[in-house]
Amino acid sequence: MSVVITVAPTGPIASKADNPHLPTQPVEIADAVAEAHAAGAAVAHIHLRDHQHRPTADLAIGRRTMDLIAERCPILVQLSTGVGLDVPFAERAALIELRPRMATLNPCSMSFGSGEFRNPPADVRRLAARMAELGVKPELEIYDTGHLDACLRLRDEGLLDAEPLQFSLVLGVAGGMAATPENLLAMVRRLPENAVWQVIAIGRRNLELTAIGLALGGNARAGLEDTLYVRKGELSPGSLPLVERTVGLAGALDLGIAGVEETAARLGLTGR
Ligand code: KMH
Ligand code: ZN
Repeated sequence: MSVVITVAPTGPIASKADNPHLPTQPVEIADAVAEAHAAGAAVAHIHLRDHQHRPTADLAIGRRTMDLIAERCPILVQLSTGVGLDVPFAERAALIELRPRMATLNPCSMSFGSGEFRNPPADVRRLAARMAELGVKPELEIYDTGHLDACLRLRDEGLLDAEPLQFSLVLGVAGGMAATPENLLAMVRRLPENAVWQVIAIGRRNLELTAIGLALGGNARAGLEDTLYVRKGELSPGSLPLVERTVGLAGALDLGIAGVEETAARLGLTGR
């Protein structure tokens, strides 16, 4: 069995003040992705930042970032439609017009740290339908038990034309489920058969929950979006050490690392 590793070099919240190694500009992001790919990542989960380092859904920045990544390596790009908490949903949704291989689909609104992550049901349904039209595979982000039911309703309505379903179980966001092994296990047991899934473990329990996810047969995500630290009190000098650590965990569990072509086949991505 082999494991798909996704690199998430930059998220919607942290800044260079939190970790000076956080990439924010297209070239920085593309360089971080390329070194993660060389270390074993087959998928890149991408948030964009503007020149002031703020989360943005600017299409030109998105196109440039995707082009720079493609120049460097054949990694599969998964654009975040979560973007950032203050970016309007319509702008976030427009990013899929850039036709990345995959994009995130966040099924429900929720509190998110001290902010609010707005994913109104009608907008989510429209975004899911447009993704199906464009052949952009959704990565379904589940932050709580009801989010899984919301995704299964979308599937039952025919809005997720994307077998196998691809889930991320997100643990550790304040406002979503806590990062505990019990919560992870409960969610894994409820996933539909044949689902492809990974753990996204935010914050302090990143390493532990990522390891449990791998041991349970899931894929893994690594990078500064999920934790800024390699260990307590020690900032990670980029996403590479976190990707390498995840590759090491997989190796210790006697799991291979899936390359780009194998990952595309397992996710049922259409040829481009
Ligand atoms: N940082 C993630 C937990 C997305 O990319 O679509 C939330 C997020 C959503 O960034
Ligand atoms: Zn994200």
